[in-house]
Amino acid sequence: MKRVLLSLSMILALSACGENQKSSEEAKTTETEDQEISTREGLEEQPEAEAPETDYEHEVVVSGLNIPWSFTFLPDKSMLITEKSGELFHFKDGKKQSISGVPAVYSRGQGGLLDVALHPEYKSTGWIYLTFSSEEGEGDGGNTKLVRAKLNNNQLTDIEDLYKAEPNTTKGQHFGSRIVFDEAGHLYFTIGDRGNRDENPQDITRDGGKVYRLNLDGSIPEDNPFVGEENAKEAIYSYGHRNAQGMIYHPETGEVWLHEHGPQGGDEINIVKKGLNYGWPEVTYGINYDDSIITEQTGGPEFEDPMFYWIPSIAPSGFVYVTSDKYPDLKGDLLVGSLKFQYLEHLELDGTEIGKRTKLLDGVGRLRDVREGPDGFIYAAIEGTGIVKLLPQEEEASN
Ligand SMILES: [Ca+2]
Repeated sequence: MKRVLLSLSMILALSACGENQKSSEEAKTTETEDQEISTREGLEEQPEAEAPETDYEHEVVVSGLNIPWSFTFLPDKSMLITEKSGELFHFKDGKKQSISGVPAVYSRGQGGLLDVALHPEYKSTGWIYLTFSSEEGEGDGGNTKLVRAKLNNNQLTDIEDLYKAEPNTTKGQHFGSRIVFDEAGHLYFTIGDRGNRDENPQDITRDGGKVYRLNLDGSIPEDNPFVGEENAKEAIYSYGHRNAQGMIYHPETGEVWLHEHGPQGGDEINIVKKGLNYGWPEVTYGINYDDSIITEQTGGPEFEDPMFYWIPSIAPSGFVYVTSDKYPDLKGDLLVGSLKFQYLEHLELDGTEIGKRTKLLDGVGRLRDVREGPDGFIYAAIEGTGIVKLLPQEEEASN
């Protein structure tokens, strides 16, 4: 019976998308808690993340949001928040104001207004970077676009187009797209495989299934790995990715780390390195949603292994390396949102080793993004709720 229910939900998801390759997020969205989850033969399912000894309390800071995809903090500690539907909000002094002049988004499936991030020297430059799905260019549908703009009196001005992936497609899945900066003047952003795993991720002459690296003005760094290769998309930094919706700049190692959605099973954490191939779909720890096999291989000499993978998939979104002293239990560890299981996963980290995994805020809702604020508090974006603050646990001694 469970299997029948699952199949029915998958047929619905499939017909809704009009596609023959299912989307991790959308298929996961239609899944119910009591379904069976299949795992590839020979691969062990991991234990679930454990319940914490004491869970964190949280309080809603910004309410009235539907799908808050991302948020960031301006120097005055007010907040910019993207709604996937295409609205950008400025939350200041307890009020949420809509910002005008935001580029039109191609709102379909997982597409919409995606990440928002500030230039590393925002105070002197005023640049705000945004990713979103856009209909710009030839052909029906859309693809992921990166722009930068300035904010004046709740209006976006001086918009500069920095990158637009092609071709457009009416497929609704796997747009990416997170933005991070390193300390050497580069911007990294992700574009998912756009539901075309057979053509995009392994081909450096095509967009999709990639991490991109640009200079902050959108120009291509001369030392990007595929500069000068025939027909290459020279903005590509690494490839063979499926759909990364979480990315960090690791402040201790100076590396870019991401997590990406697997198919059924096989979500991954990867350390992003120049010019390397992360394997999708040639190697994966996952299988198709109909339980059929994508590949028998989980790795190979030409592919970079994940640092960590999840079986079953948690549908990860949002990623933080905690530096704040406000949460001694979390400091130096990773936090990842789970869309599918609706909690915040705490992964204990020792170098590149993942230790104990704990479920925080269990049942809070589809957890879309997580950030550490300039005030040292952890904030999370939860669908249907808004932005919440994780309240530090008081030490016994101070009670
Ligand atoms: Ca991989």
